[in-house]
Amino acid sequence: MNRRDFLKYAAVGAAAITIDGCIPQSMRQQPTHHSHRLSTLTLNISEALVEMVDGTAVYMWLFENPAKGPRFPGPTISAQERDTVTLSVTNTLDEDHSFIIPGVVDSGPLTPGESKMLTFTAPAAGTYLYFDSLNAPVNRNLGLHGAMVILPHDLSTNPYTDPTPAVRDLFNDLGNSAHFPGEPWIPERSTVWLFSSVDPKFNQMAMVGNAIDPEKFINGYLPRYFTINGESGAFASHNHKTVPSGRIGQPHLIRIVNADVNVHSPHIHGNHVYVTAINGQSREDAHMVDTYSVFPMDRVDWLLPFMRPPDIPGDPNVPLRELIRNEMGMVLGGVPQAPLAYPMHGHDELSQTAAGGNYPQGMVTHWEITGDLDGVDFPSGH
Ligand SMILES: [Cu+2]
Repeated sequence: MNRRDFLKYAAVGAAAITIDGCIPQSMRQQPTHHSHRLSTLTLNISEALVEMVDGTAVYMWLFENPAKGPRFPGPTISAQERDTVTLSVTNTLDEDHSFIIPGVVDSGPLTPGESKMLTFTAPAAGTYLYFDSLNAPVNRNLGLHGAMVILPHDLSTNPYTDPTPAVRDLFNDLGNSAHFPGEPWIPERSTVWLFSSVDPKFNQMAMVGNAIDPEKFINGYLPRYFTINGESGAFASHNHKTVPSGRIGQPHLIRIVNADVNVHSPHIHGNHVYVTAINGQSREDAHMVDTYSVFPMDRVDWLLPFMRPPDIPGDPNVPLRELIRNEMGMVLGGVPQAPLAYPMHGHDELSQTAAGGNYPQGMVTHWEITGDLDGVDFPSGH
């Protein structure tokens, strides 16, 4: 009997996915001034059936933290710059695979059953993509990818090691200027949006052990599912790991990682965002946008300022729960009308659908405002 008959179900879909899971011990301690800390992580290159938004089970190759089971995408690796990270990677599958973070670490091919210990120094603070670079882009697309988040050494109110003056000034102004009343950015106010897509016919080929030619893959790729952090549509919109949530004046950093083979143009409503870094480089001009093209393998950081949405008319000194009582201050039949939610969806229309038609069941989520600058939450209670 083929070992692939014993597949596990990965935790996605109705069972909320968690994308943390590989947090080194050092991250749970208070910041220190030691320049080197040791963290050991374990990742298996594994397989699972993953439930899509329409209930279809799709075979995927996945990075797995053995303590938590397989995840689509792989667990987010978190560390602080200059940490020494030791990674034990084991290929449990039947063909060669690899683990790479470009410019940081590269396992080279791991043969079936092979394990390697990889040690690297955490690079400059920013957002990274790890993946299997073999048979590109097939192995990456079939699920072997995840995000890595590196925080600065001093856990300051700026997420970058050596930001450009524009980005440094922007973060310094948060909570310290009339334009950005409220609070500075803190590392806890960060969200990863990892984009991917699935064409199940190739996953089916992998499940039965057929080799997939990259050229045939690229020419024949017809995505049926688009995902954020492994989930589509309502699932992504109800996952508090994916939905930035907070009061006005509590800015969030959104770390967009495009593991997909398609370009995506995420579009956000309610607030414009500042593009603060692209592929680890902080921007010379942190300009505001409401949509931005993110190319395959790119990592684009957005600062979502959590300003009072400019489309709300009325006296800016009146709290929103008084100004728009039907949305913010009212409980109808036991159902609070808050929080105030704004969508984020792709501006490439194909990505709004799942399995060829349903809108909006593809790459879509939202962000939500739970309270005002005065520190009082609206009566939503969550
Ligand atoms: Cu839009």
